[in-house]
Amino acid sequence: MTASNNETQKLRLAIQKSGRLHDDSMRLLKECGIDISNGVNKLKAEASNFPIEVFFLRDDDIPQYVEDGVADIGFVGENVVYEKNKQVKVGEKLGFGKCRLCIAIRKGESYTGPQFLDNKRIATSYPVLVKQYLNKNQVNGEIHEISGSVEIAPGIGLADAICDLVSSGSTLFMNGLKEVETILESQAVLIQNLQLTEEKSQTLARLLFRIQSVKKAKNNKYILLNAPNTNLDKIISLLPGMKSPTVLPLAEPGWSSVHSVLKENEFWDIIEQLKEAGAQGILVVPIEKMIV
Ligand code: PRT
Ligand code: ZN
Repeated sequence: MTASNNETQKLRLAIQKSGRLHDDSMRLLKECGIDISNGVNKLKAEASNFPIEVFFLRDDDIPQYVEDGVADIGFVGENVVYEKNKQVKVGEKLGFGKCRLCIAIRKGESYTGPQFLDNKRIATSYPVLVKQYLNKNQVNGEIHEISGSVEIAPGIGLADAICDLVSSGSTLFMNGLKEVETILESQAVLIQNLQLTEEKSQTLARLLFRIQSVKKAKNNKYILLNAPNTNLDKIISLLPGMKSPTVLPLAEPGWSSVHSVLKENEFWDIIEQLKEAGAQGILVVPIEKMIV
C-alpha cells in the first residue's frame, strides 16, 4: 500500500463564508467537538482533531459544489437548496437559520387567495420556487427576478407583490407590506453528494451522530428536585426521563432527590404540575451533549 492510500480521506464541508449562517455553522462544529481554529484562511480550514476540511463559500454556490463533488457535504438553507434544485441528498435539519419564504402584498389591499396574483407582477429572488407555487395554484403571475431589496419593489411601482424570506416580519412591516402566503418553511440543512466513498460516508456518520447529540441536548433540560416521599409516585409519573428518573434519599427523613430529563417544549407545564405535587428546590440546567 502506498503512503497516500494510507492517508485518511478528509470529508470536505462547505459552509457560508459570511452572512446569517456562518456563525451558527461554526458554532455547531465547535459543539460537535471539532476544532478548526488552526489554519483558518479565507478559503478553507482544517480540523485538528477530526478528518474534515471546511470550505468557505457563498451560500448560493454550495449546492452546485456539493453536486459536483468539489465539496462532499454542505450546510445551507432549504430555500437555497430547493431553488437551485441540484442533484444532492437533503439530510439532517440543523435547527438554525429558520425563516419562511412568503408572498407579501401592500398592507391596504384585501387578499382573496392565490388568484389575487393572476396577471400581477411578483418581484423575487426565488423564481423557481415562485413558479412552482403559481403552477400548483394554476395562477398566471409575472415573475420579476431581482437579486436584493425585494421588499422595496411594490413601493417604487416595480411589482404588485413580492416573494421573499421573512423571519421577524419587521422588513415587511417597515415597507408597508403584509404576508399572505407561506410557500416554504426553511432552516439550515445538511446536504450531501450522491456518491460519497465508503470512508467519507463513515466520517459523515460520525459527524451526524455528534450533530444529533447536540440537537437533542438543546431540546432537553436536566431537572433536579426534592420530593416528599408521600408524593413520590405522583412526581415520578410526571417525569418521563431518558429511561426512568433517578431517585436518591435525602439526609432529611421523608424526602428524596429526583433527577430527570425534560423536553424544552413541555418544560413549563411540567414544572407547574411538579410544584402542585409538592416538589421543592427545583433546579433546571442545560445539557451539553446527550447520547441515547
Ligand atoms: O453572501 P451570501 O450569498 O453567502 O449570503 P446572502 O446575502 O445570500 O444570504 P444571507 O446571509 O442574508 O442569508 C443566508 C441564509 O439565511 C438564507 O438563505 C436563509 O436560509 C437564512 N435566513 C434566515 C435568512 C433570514 N432568516 C432572513 N430574514 N435570509 C435572509 N433574511 C432576510 C430577508 O431576505 C429579508 O430581507 O431578512 C429580511 C427579513 O427579515 P425580517 O426579520 O425583517 O423578517
Ligand atoms: Zn446568497
